[in-house]
Amino acid sequence: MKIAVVGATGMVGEIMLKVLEERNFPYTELILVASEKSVGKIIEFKGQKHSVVGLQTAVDMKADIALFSAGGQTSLDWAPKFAAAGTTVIDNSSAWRMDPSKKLIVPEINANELTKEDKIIANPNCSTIQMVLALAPLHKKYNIKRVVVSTYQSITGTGVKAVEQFENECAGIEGDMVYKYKINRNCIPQCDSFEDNGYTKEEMKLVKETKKILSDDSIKVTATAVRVPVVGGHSEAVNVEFSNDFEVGDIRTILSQTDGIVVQDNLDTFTYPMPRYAEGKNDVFVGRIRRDESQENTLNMWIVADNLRKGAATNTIQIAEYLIANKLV
Ligand code: 11C
Repeated sequence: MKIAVVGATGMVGEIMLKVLEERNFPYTELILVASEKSVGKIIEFKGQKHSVVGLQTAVDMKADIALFSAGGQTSLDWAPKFAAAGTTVIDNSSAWRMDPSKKLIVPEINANELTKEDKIIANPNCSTIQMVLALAPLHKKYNIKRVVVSTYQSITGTGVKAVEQFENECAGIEGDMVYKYKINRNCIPQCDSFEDNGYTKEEMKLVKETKKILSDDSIKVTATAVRVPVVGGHSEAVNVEFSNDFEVGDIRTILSQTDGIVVQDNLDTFTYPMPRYAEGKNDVFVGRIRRDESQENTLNMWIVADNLRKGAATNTIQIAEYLIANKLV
């Protein structure tokens, strides 16, 4: 199994390498790919030195699977070339997610949709992945009518330059600004750019991707996405209205039996999910599970995950593992 990591020198690419190593991912050859300016750079992986190659070289090397995290435009330009060379691309950008001919996969939910014919597979947005992982089993049992989500998103979602802005601010250094405002000691109610309807792209990803992954356009979703001065992961306050009533204890049981979810919900011990503790972990953490007392059949919960792990690298690698285990590559 030849594996290419496209965007190997980026923030998500680096976590991909870490996750591949931790999970002892089965490969015979690892091809590390980046833009021209990084070609020739040496990256050590599992004690071996790898020289970074460019995109065309990587296409010609005909990997079985390419894990892409190199931005939307690179993906639009290059994923089809890899696919034409017989490589199955799992793409972490937003380029292909809403393309009706491409599948949008969270393995615990819908990996069973994948076939050998899927040559470009989309990995959802980080804030969507952690939310739908908790919504999927509840939708099955109680049928979701409407979701209201507010996010508190890590600056790592914006990228390395945002982390630098934050660190410079903390150190009192004047540096480049990635955000329109200071992020330290602040909350910025804007993740990504605005669309014509007044929502940000990030907010609309939560709306559209949720419907696609859960294969149900009838679910109503509305979102407010906020950037906060945090690095460990994204947090989400999620309000869910079901068609059917539920017992809160049953919700806890269902979630704690769901692959990839850890319930952290004990008020006596002040146990609830927080990004400081989700950082570096592959799971999605759910807590503060409680009935919304203002209307019937409605639940509140708090969902936290490391956006670079389950929100990006881990989910992508889980898709690759599924393809291999089911002989789809
Ligand atoms: C953020 N969710 O936190 C974004 C980062 O569509 O893959 C990932 C953007 C994407 O700003």
